[in-house]
Amino acid sequence: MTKKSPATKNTEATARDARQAPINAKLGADEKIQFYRDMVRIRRFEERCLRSYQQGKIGGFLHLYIGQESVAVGCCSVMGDNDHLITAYRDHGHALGVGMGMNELMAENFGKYTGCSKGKGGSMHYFDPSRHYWGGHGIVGGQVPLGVGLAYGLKYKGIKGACLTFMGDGAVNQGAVHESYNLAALMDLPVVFIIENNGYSMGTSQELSSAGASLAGRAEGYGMNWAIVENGYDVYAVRDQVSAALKLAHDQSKPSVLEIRTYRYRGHSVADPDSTYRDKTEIEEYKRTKDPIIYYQTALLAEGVLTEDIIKKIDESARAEVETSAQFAEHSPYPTMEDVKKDVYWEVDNPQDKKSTGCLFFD
Ligand SMILES: Cc1ncc(C[n+]2csc(CCOP(=O)(O)OP(=O)(O)O)c2C)c(N)n1
Ligand SMILES: [Mg+2]
Repeated sequence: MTKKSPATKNTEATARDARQAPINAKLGADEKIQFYRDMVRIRRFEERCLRSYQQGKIGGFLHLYIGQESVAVGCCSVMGDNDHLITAYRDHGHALGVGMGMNELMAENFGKYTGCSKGKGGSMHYFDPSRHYWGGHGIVGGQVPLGVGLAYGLKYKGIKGACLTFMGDGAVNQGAVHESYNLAALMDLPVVFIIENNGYSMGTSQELSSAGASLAGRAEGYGMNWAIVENGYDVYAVRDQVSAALKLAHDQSKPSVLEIRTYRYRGHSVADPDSTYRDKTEIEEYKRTKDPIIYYQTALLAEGVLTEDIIKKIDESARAEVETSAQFAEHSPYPTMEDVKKDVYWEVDNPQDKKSTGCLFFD
């Protein structure tokens, strides 16, 4: 699926058993089960979103994260109090990962006022600054300079935090991404660029869209540290590498690029076909051998942390939670015409303080 990466400084790290890495070795059973629960919640949420879309309850685009759960859960689980996160439009997993509630997310998908963006953003534009979650962005690569800005803000204010800045494998060729790399390296900004390499950018495979031997290796040109997480389906491996990158950002204010290999099961968005550009057997093979939830479930059963009974209870509770969120969304009101105009331009919300003389869309 992906080109062979060159021998790099990361090979040693990816080869070692991530479960033994210090960040994972210290985990208690409850925390391990929590990561499992978090992944199951994302999967069930996504499945329910698909159903609601098919029922005509959700309009616009819907980009499902099914198959990539270990990435969001692994990354969010190592974030500290001063860390921030920004991502693209495939943003549901990260939102649940930082602790946003299913009700406000499902309601947002339904375009309802009780949604996290008051029904005006939809699936691609989740936001919750109180959880340091800065979206949810639809312009491919557009969030990357914003992530650098967040990191700059942290450094400027003397806060020991970092910004996890996510992008897809298709975004790496955007000019703004390279401008961001340059600035982050030049100014030693605490940012971790995370490439979620799910193998495809819409219907184009990663091999067909990117030149060079390695996506993350492009960091070399900017003198940045980088690594590849080959087994992005393993939540332990994700935690291991992301925590190392965060440490570099926290302790030395150094940026880095992490490429996490993963896979998406569904079409680019639910309106797109799943498999006209890839063989169905490729999807089935990944599901069979590398499904993040099954992989982790098997590991935790072997560790004696999970039992069949706990697995069943977690699944039932996740299903009930998503069902409640769909009912909540269904029974919530739409924004009014007045609501629609709010929170768009500061000047519109604060006419008494308006200083600019330009013409606004709503004028
Ligand atoms: C600047 C820009 N160009 C093109 C598009 C259309 N577009 C939307 S998603 C996408 C593919 C991006 O793929 P990737 O970065 O791999 O993310 P993934 O969908 O796999 O999560 C494209 C080309 C866009 N939204 N913005
Ligand atoms: Mg992709």
